[in-house]
Amino acid sequence: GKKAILNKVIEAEQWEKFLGRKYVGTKRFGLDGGESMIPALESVIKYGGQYGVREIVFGMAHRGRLNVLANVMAKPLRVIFHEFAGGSANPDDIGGSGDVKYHLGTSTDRDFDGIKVHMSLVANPSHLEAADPVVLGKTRAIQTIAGDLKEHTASLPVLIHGDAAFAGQGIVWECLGFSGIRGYNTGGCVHFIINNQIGFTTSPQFARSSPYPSDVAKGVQAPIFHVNGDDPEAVTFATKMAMEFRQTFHRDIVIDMWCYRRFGHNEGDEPSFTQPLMYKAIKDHPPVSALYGDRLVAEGVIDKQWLDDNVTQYTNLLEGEFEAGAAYKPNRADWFAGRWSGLHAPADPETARRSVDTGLDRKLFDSLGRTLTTVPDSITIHKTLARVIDAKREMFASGTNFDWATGEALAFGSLLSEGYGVRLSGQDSGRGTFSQRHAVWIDQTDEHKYLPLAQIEHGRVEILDSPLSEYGVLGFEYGYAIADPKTLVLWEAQFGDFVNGAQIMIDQFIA
Ligand SMILES: Cc1ncc(C[n+]2csc(CCOP(=O)(O)OP(=O)(O)O)c2C)c(N)n1
Repeated sequence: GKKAILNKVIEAEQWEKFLGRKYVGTKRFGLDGGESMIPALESVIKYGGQYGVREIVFGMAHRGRLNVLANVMAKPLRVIFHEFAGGSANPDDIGGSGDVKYHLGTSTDRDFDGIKVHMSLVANPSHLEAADPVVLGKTRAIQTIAGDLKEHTASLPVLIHGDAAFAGQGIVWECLGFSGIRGYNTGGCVHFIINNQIGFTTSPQFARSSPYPSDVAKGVQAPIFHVNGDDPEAVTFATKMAMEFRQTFHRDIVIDMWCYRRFGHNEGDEPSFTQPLMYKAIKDHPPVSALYGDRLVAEGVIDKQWLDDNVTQYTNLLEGEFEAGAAYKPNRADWFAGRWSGLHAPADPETARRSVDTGLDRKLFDSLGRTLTTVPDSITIHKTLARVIDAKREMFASGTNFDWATGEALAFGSLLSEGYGVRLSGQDSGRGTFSQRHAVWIDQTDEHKYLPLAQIEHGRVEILDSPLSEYGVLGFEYGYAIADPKTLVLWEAQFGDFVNGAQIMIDQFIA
């Protein structure tokens, strides 16, 4: 209810204040001015849980990230404080990137009204919006493993954006474009824009050609709610509706929360160099907790004492956790649980993976040969393809003159027969840019598709013609791969150096 909403606003606000007091001069990219996002995300989990969501994959940038980790993801506060003081979240044997604290990921479980929701926040580089396709690919993998590809009910991607980044970064459109595509859709992503009406020092009229940062989402007919960040009840109502929409229609939805950024881009940055009038107005503007607190006092829901008590209670909790953070020692993390079980860090990374015998036994070789060269009666193939298949049959009969594509199909087929998945995604990958692959056969009378590799038992295969994107698709496949260690996930650039369109993914996530 209203009290719970106000309480979350208080937590969001006091969290930033506490960090400001304890770590003077340290960058935290505070949520100050956009605190209503915290009760709103809380309602995504709560209502999501009620409508069947059991897992949420979050992606977000710097702004408010520590606040989300603390007050939404329930990352233990002492761990955040420990990291703030320069400590690592992981035990020494795991290592890690030593990345800045407002880029770190985490995962936790939260309970709402007896419903458990697992949540993870993917790590992100500085590159704004680069984590978006990673979140979507990861979610898609979770849905595939769970067999939840029809309704996509149980797992949900949530992306939190800045207004300048959402309007400016092309990857946002690449990701919206996935929303209705076979092989890539995730049953609807909830997009939350912290529209603080500024990007670093640049005002919206210099940063976009439309009044709303969210207009790009019109391209996929996503509903867009513009909502006042000073009214946390309205923002929470918008997220509740968003969850109803998503769980009913399985498509993307956008919440554009209009708010402000109380301080500079980071807390050491002076905003009045560039927006003196705006920052004069912000200085005189009461915080969300005061506006909403006064409203609830006037409505008779709480009294002034309730407000003060809740502030004190949360601040005491922070003090206790701050103390505990100093002595915090990370436990040995179990990185190989769930689908990773049975896998382990290589004992001898240099040599153990070299010179492994990858050959097939004769029986499997013959059986894969039959599968790859048998044209069922149910399909009428192109006559040139028939000649290609005849040539393949000859390769299997003679054991010679194998071409690249047949060798590739054998590799995929043998993995599938061992129960592993294979997912190949790229532009025109089904036929192959050079008509070399023919992994997907098209019926010449009704265009239905036939995948010889899909006839192999035990493993799941997907050979997908991707959207005409490099950055987004590689990010998606990377995200898929991090959630599914038992599928060979491949992305194929079409030709020449088109791969360099995906360079950010390679530099920031893969290399
Ligand atoms: C791809 C990329 N380009 C530039 C930057 C540098 N940069 C960091 S934050 C920022 C402004 C972001 O504005 P907005 O998206 O509105 O988020 P806010 O900080 O206002 O919450 C810029 C330009 C970056 N981090 N990533």
